[in-house]
Amino acid sequence: MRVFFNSRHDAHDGAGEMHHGRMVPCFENARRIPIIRDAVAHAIKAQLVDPTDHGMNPIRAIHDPDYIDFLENAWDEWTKAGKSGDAFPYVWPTAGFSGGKPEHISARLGEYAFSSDTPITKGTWRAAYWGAQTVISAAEATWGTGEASFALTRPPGHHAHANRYGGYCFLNNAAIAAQHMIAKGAKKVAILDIDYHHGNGAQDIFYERGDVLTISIHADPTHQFPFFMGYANETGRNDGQGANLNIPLPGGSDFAGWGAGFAKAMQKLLTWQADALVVALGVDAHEAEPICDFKLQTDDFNRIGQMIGRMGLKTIFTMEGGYAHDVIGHNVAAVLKGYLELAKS
Ligand code: OKP
Ligand code: ZN
Repeated sequence: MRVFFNSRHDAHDGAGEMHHGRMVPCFENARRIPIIRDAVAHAIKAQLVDPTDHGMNPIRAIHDPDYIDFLENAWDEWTKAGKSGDAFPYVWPTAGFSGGKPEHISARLGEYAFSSDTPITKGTWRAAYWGAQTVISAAEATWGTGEASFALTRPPGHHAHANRYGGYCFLNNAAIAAQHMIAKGAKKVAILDIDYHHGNGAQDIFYERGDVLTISIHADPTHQFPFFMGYANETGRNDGQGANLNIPLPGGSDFAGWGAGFAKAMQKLLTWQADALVVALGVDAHEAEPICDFKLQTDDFNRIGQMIGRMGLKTIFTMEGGYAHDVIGHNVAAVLKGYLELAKS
């Protein structure tokens, strides 16, 4: 397995986020990455590879031009407006407002953010851009050779829409990887999101397309972020009808419930016959995770990796959530090790 590593990840360095009415240090922080890198290096034979710069086109294939322009310039606009802390929105054009075309950076942040938990910092664009290059490089390698890849990067991507950021995500790395393989000749690609939170970004981006199957196993949005998406009755539209599968699970789920959901996901995947698979690999379903309430164990992550491996698809893993520093390394390594145990048999 090749591990593509975003060494610029730490350019995105939010100081804090609002949590239970107080500012706390960001859960999604730069310390996560070396922990995961070291655990993976210890568990599997893998070479660390620097991403190649494939430029803006693969990013533009997923994200809107005005949104990209906003992300590239938000920090400059923020500091020009005389602000020095991390950039956050505080007002949104919600239903009932007429709109207008406000130019102030605070309005622009609200226009493009769907949640208030995601700071923009000086190097956010740099980190996200190289994160996209990391997963594009992984897609290129796996599509070309068949060998699996892991894109080790942050910030994560699975909550980002074509023109919206939030849930700690800016560019949808899994979607960019899927689209890049289609550009290279894949006819059908599947995205399997095993992060604890719903993969609303890929769902929205591919909702009307029949060539990308999106599946997400996640905490029931009636009680969990992103709340306004991720329900079982969201199944796709037009050409995409039947190509989105949401598997919401009740809070407190352990591997008995989670595994049953995963079995449904695998059944769909196997009948759908994808040319390649992108796994949005969040490990925040583990019992020790701070902002989540599932009860998976490290051994369960090993089983998940094995089940993915047994499907025998060209596979890219891209890093999403996982915030408990004591266990994230072990849990990511368990998935990748499990995958390698059964990928060839
Ligand atoms: C990102 B990923 C409140 C927390 C709000 C929502 C969760 C974002 C999860 N302080 N953040 O899917 O792991
Ligand atoms: Zn998550």
